[in-house]
Amino acid sequence: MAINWYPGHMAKTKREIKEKLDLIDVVFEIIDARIPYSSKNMEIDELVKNKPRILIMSKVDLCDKVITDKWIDYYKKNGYKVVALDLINNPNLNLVFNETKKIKEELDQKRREKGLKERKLRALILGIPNVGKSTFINRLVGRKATNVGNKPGVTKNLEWIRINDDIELLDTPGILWPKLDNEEVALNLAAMMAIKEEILDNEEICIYVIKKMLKDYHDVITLRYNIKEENDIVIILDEIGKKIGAIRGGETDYEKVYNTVLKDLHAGYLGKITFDRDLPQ
Ligand SMILES: Nc1nc2c(ncn2[C@@H]2O[C@H](COP(=O)(O)OP(=O)(O)O)[C@@H](O)[C@H]2O)c(=O)[nH]1
Ligand SMILES: [Mg+2]
Repeated sequence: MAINWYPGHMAKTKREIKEKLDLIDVVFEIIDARIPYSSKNMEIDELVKNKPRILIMSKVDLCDKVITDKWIDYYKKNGYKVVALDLINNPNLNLVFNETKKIKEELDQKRREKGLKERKLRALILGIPNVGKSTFINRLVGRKATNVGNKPGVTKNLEWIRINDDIELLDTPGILWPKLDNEEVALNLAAMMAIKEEILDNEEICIYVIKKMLKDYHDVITLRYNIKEENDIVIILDEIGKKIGAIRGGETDYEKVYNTVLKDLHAGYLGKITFDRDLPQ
């Protein structure tokens, strides 16, 4: 499997994130609720160390809540503060602010003990591509927020945005590298568009999605595309082609089948799904 994260690139990304982290009191780590394992970069633990962290699960509107709730429990049991959000239709930011309030109180306490003045929490958003970092920033910032600008000496050239009386946010998120060591994880990431199609092609991703759906969400996919066949993937692709009108001159336009299935998946037309199912042992 081709991997686009060369060691040099990864080392540079790590260094940049470490530099940002030095200025930060709290990290919002964003993962995709449909792939709560695959979209989580485990090396973040080593980067963030003991800094307070809130795990934001985005796209809950698209996930299979029964399965994702197991992951939420799992992460909570492992010491995470978890907030699940639909950033598009119902971004309930109070869930986030309830957590940051507690963290701010602890920070204030520590600062008072040291004879320092209280100050706003400085926050950074971290996550692999396409998990909703920019959307989350936009939600937090809203329209009321004003840019507090550079603070010479403390923050170099970084821009801070005022969120409320408690928090200010670094305006650019830290982009973590996705993990590609495991083929299923890479396919999950590709299915949810967290890694580009240059790494895995549409055919491979689409066939993975169809097989996965037939296994875990059987009736949703068979009903949507009128699939009768259970095993032969070529027959299944032909059936889908027929259903979506992707037959030309008696031949299935497979490229169109791949694109349509993946578009339907992303739009939520294949139902609410979670592709990571088994919790780590
Ligand atoms: N349905 C849904 N889509 C979301 C949610 N959060 C982000 N998105 C979509 O996911 C895509 C990637 O979001 P973006 O903020 O650009 O991700 P980034 O690469 O991490 O900055 C965009 O099309 C967003 O509209 C969510 O909670 N629900
Ligand atoms: Mg972005």
